[in-house]
Amino acid sequence: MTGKRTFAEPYKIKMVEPLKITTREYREEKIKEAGFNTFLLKSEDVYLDLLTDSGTSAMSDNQWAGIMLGDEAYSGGRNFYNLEKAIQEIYGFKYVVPAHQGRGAEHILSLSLIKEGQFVPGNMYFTTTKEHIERAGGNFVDVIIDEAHIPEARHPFKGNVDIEKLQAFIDKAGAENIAYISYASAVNMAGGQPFSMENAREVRKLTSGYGIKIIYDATRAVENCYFIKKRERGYSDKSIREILLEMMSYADGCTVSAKKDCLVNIGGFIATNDELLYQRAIELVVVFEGLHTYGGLAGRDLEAIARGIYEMVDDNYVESRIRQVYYLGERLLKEGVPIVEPIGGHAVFIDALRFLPQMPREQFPAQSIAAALYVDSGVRSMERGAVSAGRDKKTGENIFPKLELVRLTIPRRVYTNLHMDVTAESVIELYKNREKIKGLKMVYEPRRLRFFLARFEPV
Ligand code: PLI
Repeated sequence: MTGKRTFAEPYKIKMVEPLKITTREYREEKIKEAGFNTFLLKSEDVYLDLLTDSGTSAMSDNQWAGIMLGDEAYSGGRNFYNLEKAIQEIYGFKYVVPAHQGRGAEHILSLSLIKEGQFVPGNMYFTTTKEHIERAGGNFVDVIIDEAHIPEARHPFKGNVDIEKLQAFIDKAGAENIAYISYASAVNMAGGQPFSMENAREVRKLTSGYGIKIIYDATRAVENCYFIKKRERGYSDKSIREILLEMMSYADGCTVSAKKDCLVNIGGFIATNDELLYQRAIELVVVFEGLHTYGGLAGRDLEAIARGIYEMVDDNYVESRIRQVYYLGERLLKEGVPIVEPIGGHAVFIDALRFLPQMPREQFPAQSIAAALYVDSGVRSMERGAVSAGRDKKTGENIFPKLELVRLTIPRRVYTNLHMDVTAESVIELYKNREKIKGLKMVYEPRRLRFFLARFEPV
């Protein structure tokens, strides 16, 4: 992956934010106070914050300059039109509905397209996406290829939809009972794994025959495009910008959490060429988010997204972004730490089931590693396993997904490779002393999206 010559960031640092360095005793106290849930730590007690790449990007001087040009009119502010133009040019969709963040867009989209009892097949669930599908009366059905559920399977496009599974499901359920296909780029829960352009074309071909819509979760589409450029024949000479436009041409619309690819701290949107979907969405956005020209955001936020959209398709930026993720992942692989392979676009995912094979699933191995990592070095990671998966709606039992992962998520343009070294050394140290990691039991469990607020104690 990495070439012989060093590829450095195509930007330099203009402003810094100090980080607090703490002692092990201090962190032991803090993780206890946080109920052994890294979501509940105060960020001031975190040294390197790899909880998420969502809303944690460093904005450019150009974006900050745009912040000063916010038009805070209630209706028809100029920044909305700048955002609309950026999305039309870069994503290729005509209609734009802003929302306060990705889940706001998912809420509006789900209510716009799903009828009670309908199905939404997709390439692996995402927490908020599935929640909004179910709240709107729909049922999510996983049609991702089997390799996506196997951490060590080195398929180049583990985010692909399994065309046979999708066909079989359409045959079984009937096309009229399918609301749309939810097709995610750089599939988060699978480890940031891309789909191929070939797969996108096949899904389009299959669904067109039935008149079934395809809605991308294009939250990390740019990172998906990078892997297409590197791994798929015919794309190595194309720019990320060109690849993104082609990718979007196979969908009827998308939802985006702008907090990832778009290099901003808040925001989201629906974009589509479907006039009816647009009409429904703007009727709902005014109920739940705000007027259709601001969608719950300040004008300045819309401007930052518009400018971030042009920056996110800079080939050199994307190259350095993903190389940093690989830098961390390859260091861990070299020391034998089990991680999801291939390494994904936004994060390195530790495979907790191979890291702690002796620990029962009921003791939440990924949650336990995340807590131990924080205590070791002040690095904050996130559980993506049974705690995130929640309970089965019918039986009430814990769902134990095949993937029990700890995500080391790399914010965009924020940390240096020395920070990656600190992280790698801590993970390697933990792995060497893994028998010392204690399991956890859940002592408080919220009814929905429990991973955000659940509390634990060591068993
Ligand atoms: O956090 P939001 O509401 O802006 O976006 C929700 C959301 C939708 N789709 C995908 C693929 C996501 O990854 C996503 C949010 N992800 C978070 C917060 C993360 O830490 O991965």
